Amino acid sequence: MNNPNTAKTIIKTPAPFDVESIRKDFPILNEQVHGKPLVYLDNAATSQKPKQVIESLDTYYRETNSNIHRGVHTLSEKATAIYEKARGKVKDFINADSTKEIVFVRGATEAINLVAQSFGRNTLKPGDEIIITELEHHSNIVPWQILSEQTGATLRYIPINDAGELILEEYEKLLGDKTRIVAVGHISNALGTINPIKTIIDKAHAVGAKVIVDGAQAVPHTRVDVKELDCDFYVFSGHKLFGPTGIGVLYGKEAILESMPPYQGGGDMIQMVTMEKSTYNTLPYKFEAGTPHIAGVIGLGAAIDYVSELGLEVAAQYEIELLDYANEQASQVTGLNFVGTAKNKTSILSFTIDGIHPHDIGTILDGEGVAIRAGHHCAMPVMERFNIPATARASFAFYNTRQEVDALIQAIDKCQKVFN
Ligand code: C6P
Repeated sequence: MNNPNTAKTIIKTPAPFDVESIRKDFPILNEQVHGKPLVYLDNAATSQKPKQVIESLDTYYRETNSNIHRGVHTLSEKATAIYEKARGKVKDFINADSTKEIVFVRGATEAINLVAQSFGRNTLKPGDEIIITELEHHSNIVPWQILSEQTGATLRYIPINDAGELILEEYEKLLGDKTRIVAVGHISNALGTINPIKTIIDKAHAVGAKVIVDGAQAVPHTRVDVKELDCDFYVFSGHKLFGPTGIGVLYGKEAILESMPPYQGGGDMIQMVTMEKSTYNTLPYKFEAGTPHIAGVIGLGAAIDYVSELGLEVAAQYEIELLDYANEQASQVTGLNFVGTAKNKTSILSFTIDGIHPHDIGTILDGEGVAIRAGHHCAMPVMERFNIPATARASFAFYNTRQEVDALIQAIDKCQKVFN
């Protein structure tokens, strides 16, 4: 990774990318919708699963299903071993220092709430400041609003320009000796903007603030190196990374996680419980109360194996070319307005069409077998910034093709005919 701020610079490896053979790994891509071949362009909401992931879940439930960290019997030991092996895969995938820094959670949302409540609630006081951005998903807004109400801290927003890029000069003005936490998305789900997070992290550290990066939209599209970024926390969801739903990751620097109290109490997160008090388990188990999503972790491990073998850099380069093609085709559609035109962006084409509500676009496209998302994308402040209620959003993955982009454009054409 040369410059962590620019995904485009890290994904130059020219290699043949055989999309047709990759598509064979994803059984759902053979489905028909309303009698038409499925064109799945809603990957930012959740991505499809390769058979390697599906089979890992099937095998786990058929052959190894058992609770972990508890049993002395063979199955339990086997399940524990695969579960912990997957933690090692996550550690290597994001280049963390230790498996103690990898906490399994339900998803990016739970990870952010964990940090807000365990780290934020115990360190913030009235007058302290939290900086987030106008680009954030609600998961990276609401937990900080709740925390502000609880602690008396003030929430500040880095504004965005008309292209949907963060205005860094404004960020610098917001930073100061009251800044305690900076929470920023790596890639915007609504617009696809790739934020200069390395710069944001360095500037936050210069004033002594801690930084949490919401990587939900980044891990499927770019190589993440938490050591190089030097972020304090990094979070993501398995289901956007071609893994199962209900599983996600909180990365935190060991010393910071060590200093934080448990988020939830229950089984497995304790060392000893008496009727008077409890002592807590070591990292990362202190933050994993109750029976975890064992199958989910195993499936996430299989997803990481899959993308690692595929080569995320090569896949990301292919996706950028596909987005360029989609932009080119969409720019020829009369009445189509791009929302989010950042110089550094990936995999997302957000748009409106004059005179047609995005929900109607979504419904008519669905009739053509084309799955996109229409709405505010859980990023209402972004919609407010552009003064629109919603956009239509096509979001791409490495298994999408130029033919599918053509199908999208034809479906948009049909939509315009219906409304005219
Ligand atoms: N965005 C989308 O269609 P969960 O739900 O916890 O897996 O992920 C939440 C989340 C957090 N941050 C970003 C940047 C996201 O994009 C998402 C999920 C989906 O854009 C569903 S709303």
